[in-house]
Amino acid sequence: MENNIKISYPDSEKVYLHGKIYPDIRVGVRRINLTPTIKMEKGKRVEKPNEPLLVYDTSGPYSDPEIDIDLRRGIPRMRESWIEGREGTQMFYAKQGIVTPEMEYVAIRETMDCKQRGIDTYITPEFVRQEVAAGRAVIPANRRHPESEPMIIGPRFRVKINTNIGNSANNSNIEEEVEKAVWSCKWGGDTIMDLSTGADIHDTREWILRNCPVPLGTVPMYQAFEKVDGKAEKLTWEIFRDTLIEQCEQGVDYFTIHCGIRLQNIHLANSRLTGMVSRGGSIISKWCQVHQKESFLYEHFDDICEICRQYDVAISLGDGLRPGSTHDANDAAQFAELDTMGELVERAWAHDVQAFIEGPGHVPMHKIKENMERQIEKCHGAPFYTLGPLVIDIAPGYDHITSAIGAAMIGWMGTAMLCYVTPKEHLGLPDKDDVRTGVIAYKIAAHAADIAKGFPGATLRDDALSKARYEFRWKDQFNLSLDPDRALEYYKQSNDVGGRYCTMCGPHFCAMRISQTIEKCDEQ
Ligand code: IRN
Ligand code: FE2
Repeated sequence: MENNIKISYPDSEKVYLHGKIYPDIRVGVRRINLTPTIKMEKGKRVEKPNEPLLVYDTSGPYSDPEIDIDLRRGIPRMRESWIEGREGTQMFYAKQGIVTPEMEYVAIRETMDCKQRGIDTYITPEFVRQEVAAGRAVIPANRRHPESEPMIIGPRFRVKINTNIGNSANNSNIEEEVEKAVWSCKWGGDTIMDLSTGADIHDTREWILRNCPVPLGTVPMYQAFEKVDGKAEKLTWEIFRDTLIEQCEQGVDYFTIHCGIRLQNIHLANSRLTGMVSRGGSIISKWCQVHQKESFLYEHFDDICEICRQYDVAISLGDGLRPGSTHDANDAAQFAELDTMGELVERAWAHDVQAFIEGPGHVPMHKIKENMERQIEKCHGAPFYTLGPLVIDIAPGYDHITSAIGAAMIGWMGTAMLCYVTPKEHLGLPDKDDVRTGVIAYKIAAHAADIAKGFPGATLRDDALSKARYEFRWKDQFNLSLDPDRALEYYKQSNDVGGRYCTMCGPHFCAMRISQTIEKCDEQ
């Protein structure tokens, strides 16, 4: 089948870094080539080269021109040989003191720019192993998804972002479905959640998985709910269990499961301004209420873990009682659920199942800190994965911004992964451009958090871009930016490419240009 899905970044090359413990490992990274700095020295024009910069790359084989991709066959199964004969989860091996290829892979991936520049870093394969063993980091990597490039979610690693794709409409065009996933990878999405519903849900997921270079998450309850025609009371543990197994077999890397909802806590949402805003949470709550029984997700939690253990699927403990408005933030319902999650995460670990905790939602800035502190305390250091949070409620159409503010703050405080929000949040399904805007907003938040946390090497790209900006190396400035296409497009709208100023200040008021003439005077 002909395939037109390719990713390219301007003046960039795909390069591979190799493992030491496992020499077969090839970690794909993007190398941004830079133009030289041009200076006048003693009346002569001299060129000083600028070293290329390595940057973290989520685009997988799509940005490697050497690899031909046939969507029907799927992308190369990079992890296949590592997985053969494997009996435990990443956590199982970590606890045994064994460094897996995935652990070495993520250690190289997290530190590639540090190694290039000789910067000291605490992240080694052994450090990765310790973090996974302690439950402080998760490598979502179903044994049935060998196409996925290992990545790690934990507070001592780069802050990651998740994008949601999938919709209620039925779309049975493989190319279109895969394209959505690849679009997220192009802009920097670290994981994807397929939230599709509808009749073709199984096949759509299959296509995405076979062509997806990043971990894929789902909310299995959505498919189970389809199976009972949208009647929550008809759900059973058996239907849910079979759905889990079906998705494990396909290769889903992590599941959002709303196990933290307890019958006794549901009423706590009654006094809220915005009740329950979680789809998964409201479905299971309805079931509990109709049957006046404890939720089967909670009751069967150990069975769920046993299923996940067999495939090494990570559990993302869903926040069914997250606040849906700043008014409801940090209330009794939300924190009761967090307590239950803390209990469950330890039970997951007892099964060697990797797990992390989902968090809000809508939270004003002054209430964010309490969220992070309580999560660390109650959930024993398990990674936190939040949806924003949105810090105000009055900007529909701009909720990628209201939420990126909260995401940057909570990321700085220690949240390991940020679930993106697009400008269409609360309004409708995002289109391609909304996805791009949402991903970039979250790359900004995650990167701001990495810098503030002092993550080793986090400022290399900023410094390289700032230097290019100061030296009027426009092309390098664009190429180093998170969205090079947008930067170039805006620049071109009002400038002749290549000038030594931009139309924002005009030729006479450009401070950088004036500043450079001051430096020249000083030199003389
Ligand atoms: C992330 C943190 N809190 C919630 N999320 C995401 O919300 C989760 O990962 C999944 O993509 C979605 C689940 O939504 P419901 O079912 O809770 O509304
Ligand atoms: Fe909301």
